[in-house]
Amino acid sequence: MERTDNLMVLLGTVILMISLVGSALGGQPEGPRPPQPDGVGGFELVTMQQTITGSGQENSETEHGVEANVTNLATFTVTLSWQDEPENRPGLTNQPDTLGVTVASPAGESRNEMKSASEGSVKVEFTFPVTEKTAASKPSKAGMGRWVVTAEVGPCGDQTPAVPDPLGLRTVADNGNAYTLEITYTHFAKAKGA
Ligand SMILES: [Ca+2]
Ligand SMILES: [Ca+2]
Repeated sequence: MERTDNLMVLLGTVILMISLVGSALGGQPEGPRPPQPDGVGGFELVTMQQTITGSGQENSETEHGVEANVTNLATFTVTLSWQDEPENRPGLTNQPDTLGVTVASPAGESRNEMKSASEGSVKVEFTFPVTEKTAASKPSKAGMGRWVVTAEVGPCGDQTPAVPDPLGLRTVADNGNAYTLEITYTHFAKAKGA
């Protein structure tokens, strides 16, 4: 009898915990929200995402324009990832390629990340001091407009044999590489029903 009671208490606790976790993960319920006092709340973070695949010759750059025509921009993030080609034949090693990305904001601030790897990624991020509260009281135009994302393919290591190859007769040239750009930005927008 006592064992059953303990089991019921334990079961009740587990159910309570599951519902607590569920409501924490579930976020806002569907439907109209209660009215918010002026200047507080009523804004929610919206995420915009774009994926671009491309490829570049060794020592080349490719520009991609991204229009962020939104107010209250909170973050603008670009990740460039790549993987070197498989070797043409056994016995060769495809040496690492150097790739990078430069991101220029509409205000002209530019940031760059670059590295050398057989498989890798680099990330550039801009953040703005915007919150739900600042969005509601005074719209921010920081970061609004055209961003320029430049994918850069630098020196590409060739496919080299394990034995010395002074004349390069056994070496296979690596002339470039493919890449993927993940462009994500977040901004606060008026919540539906607010
Ligand atoms: Ca290579
Ligand atoms: Ca390559």
